Order: sequence, then C-alpha cells, then structure tokens
Amino acid sequence: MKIEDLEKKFQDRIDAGEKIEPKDWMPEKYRKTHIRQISQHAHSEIVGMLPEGNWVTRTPTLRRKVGLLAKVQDEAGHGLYLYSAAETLGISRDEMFRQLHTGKAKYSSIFNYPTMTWADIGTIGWLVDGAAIINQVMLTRTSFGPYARAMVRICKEESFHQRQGFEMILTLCNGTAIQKEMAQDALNRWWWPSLMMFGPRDEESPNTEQSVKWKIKRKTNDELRQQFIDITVEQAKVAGLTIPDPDLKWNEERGHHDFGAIDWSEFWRVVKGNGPLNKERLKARNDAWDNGEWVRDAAMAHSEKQAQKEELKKAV
Ligand code: BYC
Repeated sequence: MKIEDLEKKFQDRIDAGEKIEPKDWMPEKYRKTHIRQISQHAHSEIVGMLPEGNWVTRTPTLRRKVGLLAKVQDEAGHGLYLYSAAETLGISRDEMFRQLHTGKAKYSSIFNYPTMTWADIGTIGWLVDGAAIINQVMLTRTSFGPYARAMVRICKEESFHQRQGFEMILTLCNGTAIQKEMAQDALNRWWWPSLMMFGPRDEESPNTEQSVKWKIKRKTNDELRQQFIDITVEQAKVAGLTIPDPDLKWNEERGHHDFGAIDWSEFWRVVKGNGPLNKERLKARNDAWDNGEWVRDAAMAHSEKQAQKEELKKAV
C-alpha cells in the first residue's frame, strides 16, 4: 500500500475513535510524538518526587508522613507505567534515562521550583496535582492504547493526591494566623508556575495542532489552563485565600475568568534549564543513577544466573 493510503487509513481509524496499538502501522511522526510526550511525562513523575521527598523527614505529624510517603511512591509507580508504555514504541528504558541524565529530555517546568515550607507540600497537591488531573483526564481517552490505559490508574491516584493536598491547605487555613500566612505565601509562589504547566499559549505551541488531529490532545493548552483557573478560583475562596493576580475577574460574557499576563520569559528560562533548581534536579537524578549501579549489576547477575540454571535444566 502507498504511504498516503496508509496515512489515510490511519487517520480514518483515529477519526472513528479506534485505539492504536504498538504493533499497528503508524506514521513515524506519531510514534516520535508519543515517545517524546510519554517519556517527558515519565521523567516529570520521577523528578517530581524530589521536591516532595525533600519534606519526608520533616512532616509535622506521623499521619502526614504516611500520606506523603504514599504519594511519593505513587509518583514512582506512575513513572514506571509510563516508561513501560513508551517502551512499546521501540525506545529502551536505558535510552530514556540517558536522555534525562544528559539534559536532552524535558520534564515539567514546575519541578524546578523549591519547596520552602510545609505549606508548599499542600500547595503542590492542590495546584500541581490539580493541574495534572485536568491535563491528564483527557489523556485517558488518548488515541494510543498503552498510554490511555496507563493514564486511567494514574488519574485516580492524582485525584486522591489533589484531595489530600487541598485538605492540608484547609487545615493550615483554619489554624493559626501564621499557618494561614504560610498557605497564602505558598499560593503566591506556586500560582504562576502552575499555570505554566499547561505549556505555551496555543499560538506558540508547535505541537498542539497535529496532536489534536491525532487525538493525542483532546483540548488545547489554553483551554485546559482556563478550565484549571475556573475550578481553582472557587477552591481558593473556600480556603479563604487570595489568588495573586489583580486582573483576575469573572467575565459574564465568556463564562470564564479573565486573568493577568503570564511571564512567558520565565517559562522558557526554566524549560531551557535555567530555572531556580534545574541543575540540582539533574544532579540528584544522575547521583541516584550512579549510586544505584551496584543494584542494577546485582539484578543482572541474578537474572543471568537464573537463565543459566534454566539452560542446564533443559539440557538434562
Ligand atoms: N514544562 O507544543 P507544546 C505530574 C515544552 S507530572 C516543560 O505545547 P506539547 C506530577 C514541550 O515539551 C506533570 N516543557 O508541546 C508529578 C515542547 O517541547 P518539545 C507532567 C514544556 O507536548 C509528580 C514545547 O514546550 N504532565 O503530573 O503538545 C507530582 C512546546 O510545547 C512544558 C505531563 O507531562 C512544561 N510545563 O504539550 C505531582 C502530561 N510545556 O517536546 C504531579 C503529558 C510545554 O517539542 N504531557 N513544554 O521539545 C502533555 O500533556 C504535553 O506534553 C504538554 C505540552 C501539555 C506538557
């Protein structure tokens, strides 16, 4: 079959809402786009463990420690499902790690900001997981089967993370004046970076148009960002917190909130590796890789030995 005919048949399957599976024919760009997006997503989950892991030894109560540990472990699990989904497209896990460790691969800009106080941990759950769910619920219906299926479980867990983060914020807001101030300060620092998580404005997003056609993205970056703002404004009211945007106001005609200008120069600075903690994050991942070498060697030696035993059994 000619390439144009294959491409047409492929698009027809997408338009009919069929899932594409790893062994199906797919355009090379579709495969590459998925490897890029899924591996970036996996890296974000793994690097995302660092800002929160920073507080595991300093939680205010045992109950909070149990919750935080479980959340950080969930993120590791998400990374593993996603690396597995990307591997079905023909890239090895070692290659994905190499791309992360050398700074070639991207991961979400949000994880290059520091967690300065305990309120930051609640705010990450509330805003960062909240933004992640809005982006990721549409990915449970994305056209590539293994990615869509991985996202179902991830979304359930992210939704629980968002709930527990918001509950932490409510607890601080109903506590002492200093605790409420901590929650407000965290919101002030995390609000704008959370809006940047959705990616550049639609007119500056090179990948959106094709990704919408292939039903990888069901909504654009700007549509999702607006949805997040509309939901979060109401949650901030419940907590009694002020969103740090003087231009934020309800627009009756649009049926959405208008909001102030996002500092896109900050976004690109962080994406290009010059955010507050980019270098520390990469160093932490590289150190973990180097320090884990003996574990990988031991696991490989064990599996080689098992294989030899199997061979011997067959030979007897
Ligand atoms: N940070 O054309 P665009 C989590 C890049 S983890 C860095 O709109 P696309 C969690 C983009 O990659 C949250 N880079 O791209 C974990 C592209 O560059 P390349 C992560 C960004 O792919 C632990 C360029 O900018 N979620 O939830 O159509 C604890 C142009 O952008 C960012 C996912 O990864 C950014 N924020 O759309 C708590 C979800 N934004 O690759 C929570 C899956 C854009 O061409 N990913 N860039 O060199 C997606 O949905 C999409 O990839 C994006 C970007 C919406 C992020």
